[in-house]
Amino acid sequence: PSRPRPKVILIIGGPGSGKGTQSLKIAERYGFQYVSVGELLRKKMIHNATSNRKWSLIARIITNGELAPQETTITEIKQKIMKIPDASGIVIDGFPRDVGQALSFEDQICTPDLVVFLACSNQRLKERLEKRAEQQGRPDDNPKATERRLANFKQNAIPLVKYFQEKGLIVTFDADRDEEEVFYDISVTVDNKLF
Ligand code: UP5
Ligand code: MG
Repeated sequence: PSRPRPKVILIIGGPGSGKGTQSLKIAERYGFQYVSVGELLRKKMIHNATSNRKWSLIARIITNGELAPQETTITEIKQKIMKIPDASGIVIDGFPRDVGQALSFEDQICTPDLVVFLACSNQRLKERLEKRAEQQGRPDDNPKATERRLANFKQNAIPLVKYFQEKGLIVTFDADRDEEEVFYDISVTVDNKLF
């Protein structure tokens, strides 16, 4: 018999809401594969920015805290997912960023099984990003890019969340709390909805 398609969980939330943190916990607990879309794009841009015009432009976009072009992003995700041999599940961190991307993902890849929304106050987002910026040097962890990332998130979040709500696919979590508390609630939801 043919194998069932992997379960797909999308993790969305503002910059610093804990998408990376919680995605890795889910991947570990359930033995799912982890795909960070931001990391995918950052790696590609670092490799190609000097030799390729398209990627040098994308590098500038990302470093300024704006969104990379939708088609490039979807293509990268598709290629990455195709390289994963036979996963029982895939956690996609930081995607989609807007309704257009959500539609395109469904059209070209699949309908997700669950969308996790990490709802976090602006104050907390800023605190966490500032703290992380001191520890590791991500190209977009500078004050100006952080403002753009927050602004883009604010602009797109409500329609995006509404879109998945209407499809009954999204669960919202209070992500202001400790990592472990947030993860406990997520794992209860994953247990109930996916197994
Ligand atoms: N931390 C986490 N959870 C905590 C908790 N509960 N309590 C206390 N501390 C907590 O967490 C951030 C920091 O907070 C960490 O130090 C962590 O220890 C702590 P993290 O898990 O890193 O949060 P995350 O939501 O992953 O924050 P990140 O900065 O990665 O979010 P962004 O959305 O900004 O980054 P992403 O990599 O997804 O995207 C970056 C850029 O890529 C975008 O701006 C865009 O330019 C581009 N992009 C696209 O163009 N298209 C896409 O589809 C995706 C990305
Ligand atoms: Mg992240």
